[in-house]
Amino acid sequence: MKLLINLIRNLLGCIIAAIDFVTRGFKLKRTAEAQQQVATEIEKLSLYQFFACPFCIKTRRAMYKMNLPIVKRNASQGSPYREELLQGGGKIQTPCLRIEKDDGVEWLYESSEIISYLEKRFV
Ligand SMILES: N[C@@H](CCC(=O)N[C@@H](CS)C(=O)NCC(=O)O)C(=O)O
Repeated sequence: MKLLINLIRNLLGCIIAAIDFVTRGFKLKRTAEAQQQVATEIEKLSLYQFFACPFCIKTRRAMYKMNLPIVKRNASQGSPYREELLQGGGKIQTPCLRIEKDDGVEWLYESSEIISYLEKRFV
């Protein structure tokens, strides 16, 4: 039964991901210098996610629109990034943004929090 529910969830997630792909629209345009600055800053960020998770799709969509090609880490079963997420952030919940700071690492959960953080910092 659990397997069937997971299968349906993943199938729905893939459909949402496909709809997102065809409807996501345009990326924010920056000057080459500004985009280079963004590229440097996002080296310290990574998004722990599942491909078919609707909250991850929402977050990836916002990242796409903000033109933030942040590294994505697949945290599904069997991936080493899953253990990293658990050890670093304290729980398996995606999306989670890993933020490297001068004084340590922050693990930011909640899609809305992640999107607000990125909007404040990059838009
Ligand atoms: N309120 C959270 C919900 C996130 C959430 O429920 N994520 C699910 C995946 S869609 C999750 O990580 N579940 C834990 C698991 O599958 O092990 C958000 O907006 O980010």
